Formats: sequence, C-alpha cells, structure tokens
Amino acid sequence: MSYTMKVLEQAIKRNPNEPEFHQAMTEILTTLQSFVDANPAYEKAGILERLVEPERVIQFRVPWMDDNEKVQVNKGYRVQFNSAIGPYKGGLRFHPSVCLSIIKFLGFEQTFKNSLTGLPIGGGKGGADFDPNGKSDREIMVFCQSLMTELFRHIGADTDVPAGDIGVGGREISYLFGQYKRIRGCYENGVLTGKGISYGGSLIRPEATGFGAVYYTAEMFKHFGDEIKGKTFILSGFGNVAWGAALKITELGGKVLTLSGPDGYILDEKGVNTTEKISYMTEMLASRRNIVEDYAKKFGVPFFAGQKPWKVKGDVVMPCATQNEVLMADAEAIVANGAKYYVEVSNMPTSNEALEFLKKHVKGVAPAKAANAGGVAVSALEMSQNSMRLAWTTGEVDEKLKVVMKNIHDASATAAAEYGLGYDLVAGANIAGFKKVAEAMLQQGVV
Ligand code: 2IT
Repeated sequence: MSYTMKVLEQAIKRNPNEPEFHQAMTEILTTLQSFVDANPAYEKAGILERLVEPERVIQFRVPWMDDNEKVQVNKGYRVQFNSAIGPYKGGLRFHPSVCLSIIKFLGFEQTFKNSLTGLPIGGGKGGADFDPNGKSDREIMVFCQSLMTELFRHIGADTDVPAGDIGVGGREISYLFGQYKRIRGCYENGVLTGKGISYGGSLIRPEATGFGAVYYTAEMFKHFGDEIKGKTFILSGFGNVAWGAALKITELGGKVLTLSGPDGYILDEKGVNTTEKISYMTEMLASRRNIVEDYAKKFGVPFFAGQKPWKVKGDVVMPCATQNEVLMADAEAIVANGAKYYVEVSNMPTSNEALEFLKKHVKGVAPAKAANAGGVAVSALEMSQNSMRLAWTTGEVDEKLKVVMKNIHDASATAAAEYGLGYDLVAGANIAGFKKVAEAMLQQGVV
C-alpha cells in the first residue's frame, strides 16, 4: 500500500465516528496520492501524518440564559488545524449539526483553501451546536458573549483569527468583538474578520464568497471559451453566499433560476435578477425563519416543498448551502439534465462518489476549496488593512479579489497539468494547496 493510503487508513482508524472528517481526508489524500508518493521527502518527514492531526482541539461549555430565564448549555469548538504558513484562520459555524467531525472536516479543508489563496493564513475552524433560528436578538448577544468568554484566551491577531460561517454573520461577529475587546481591555480589531465597516471591517467582505465563486467560474469558462452572459444557474441556499453569487451572476448577464432552504426550493423562471428580489434574500436571512417559501409567496413563483433544486434544467449548477447536499442520485439528475458546469460553493457539498461521477460526465467541475476561497481571501485582506490601520476602497478590494481568484484558478490548472492530470481543477487545487503547506513544514522541522 502506498504511503498516502497507509496514512489515510490509519487516520480513519484513529478518528472513529467522524464521517465528515473521513470524507474530506479521503477526497484530498486520494487526489494527492501520486504527487506525494513520488516525493519520498514527505514520508521521511511524516508530513501527511502531521497534516491530518490538528495542532490543537479546543472544546468547551457555553452556558447562557434564554428569554424564559432558563439556563441553556451548548458545545463550543475551535480546531486549530495548521499554522505552518500563518495564524489559524477560518470561520465559526452556529448550527445544531455542529460536532467535532464537522469542525475537523472544515478545518482540514480550510488549511488547503487558505494556502491556495496565496495569502499568509493557516487553517482553523470553530463554532457551536447552537441554533440561531428563532432566537431573539438578546439571546444571540448573550450566547456570543458567553462563547467569547472562553474563546478569547485561544485567539489573537497573530494566533488565530475567526470569522463567520453558517449562522454567523456581521451581527454575531460584532457581539463577539465587543466581548473580546471588553475582556482584553484593548482595541485589537485584527482578532476577527467580517467586522462592521465602522470598526475595521473590509468593504466587499459580505459579498466576497459569492463574488469570488463567480470570478472563479468566469476563469474556468475562459478555459472552455465560454462566458457567464446568457447562462442559467441552479443555486441552492439563500444565505450570504448565494446572495453574493446571485448579485454577481445577474450583473454579468447570467440568470439564477432557483434558491433553496431547509423547507424546499423556489423556481423563478424570470430569474432572481432584480434589486428587490436579491435584497429580499437578505431579509429572509435576517428574519431567522430559515425558510425560502417566503420568496415564492412574495414574488408569486412556484415552491417545491421538501425538495432540492437539482432536477431543474440549467447550464451551471452551484450548491451554495451546506455539506453533502449533492449525493449520487442528485449527480445523476444533474448529468441527465445536461448541465455543463458544476461549481461547488458551499464547503464539501458533494459526496466523494457523486464528485467522481460529475468529474467524468460534466464539462467543467470546480472544487469548493478553490471556488469559495474569495471569502477567506478578503478576510486576509481585512487583516492586512487592520494591521496597516487603513481602509481600501470597494474598487481596490474587488480588484484584489479578482486577482486572487484568477491566481487560484491558474495555480490549480498548472499543478494539474504539471502532474499529467489534464484540466482537473479538483486535484490541481489539492496539489497546489498542499505544496506550499508541506514546503513550510519541511523547512520548519519536526513541530
Ligand atoms: O469557509 C470559509 O472559508 C469561511 N467560512 C470564511 C473563513 C474566513 O476566515 O473568512
């Protein structure tokens, strides 16, 4: 058995009951196999054994009092995965499904993604099994304050810089920052990203993940001599990421046909393409009802309860909701419909089996860790602005984001071609992301 596959087998055995983490390791290590095994220095230095083991796992109690004066307790997490190329960097997710397996898969993916941006950020992820939906503003605030009362001792501008993810947006980051500042007694705004513009947040950060995904898609289209204009897009989700994507797709002349929520999906044949419709997505998110049916009612379009949008015909399929939203049967429906492109935007939206199938049958497949890296890239730009105590304009940040997305695409395409894998952006992203982290680890010795 090859070195890479031996490490994978051991890592799966040593981390039982962590299916999402197993899935992420399997996807990444399988594509790295030929590259890693061709270079004995990696085995000699135990690079993979170290890479699959987080540097630090922190798990803590988050007690808080709800509006009925009942004490509630959640599990809080921060997994500091890899700091070879920079401070740990990655979001916090508030969702009832959050558990160690999910935070570890996200932290592992984040390590490769952050490396791929070309910016000096390591990999980390955290969150809590807290459900923000249906909570009052006061409950959100006290929860964030309690979480930060433990988290503050583990983070810092040069240590670990959390941001948002599912269930954590500008409002939550603001409460977290307020509490951090109060406990530390100093103004260290580089400790979190996704902050409000009035206190050190970066312009374009809310849009960055969606915009970046569309910029990346445009780069992939160039390879095939295609363009966004005139294409139809099948999106899932209706949150921050889908919102940014819808905004940019519409601006570039594409048409978004679907959005989805935990309750089902909406089909808007005319397109989610007016300022009113796109703004309504942010209203739905802010309402904390977590349903997309409201869109169907407001704009008089069909709603399909309990279903995902993958059976709808379109040119480009873009999952923007959460992990494992495209399984084998969904992939078969996507291929049967004649979709030309598949762009992962949410983290690990596709089962490994479905991703393999799509790679074989769809013209272009873009992996999440490349296509959604615009979010964390602009977070890194926010860190730069904070450390320089200045603020770039919208145009300056947007221009830098475009350059980062183009570089990610080109680095992935080059790595794949260099190792005889053709235009395989999935393998290319893993190899390019791995190379930089592994090189830093080799240079820094056994740590
Ligand atoms: O998955 C992700 O890359 C994020 N949730 C954003 C992380 C960040 O630090 O901006």
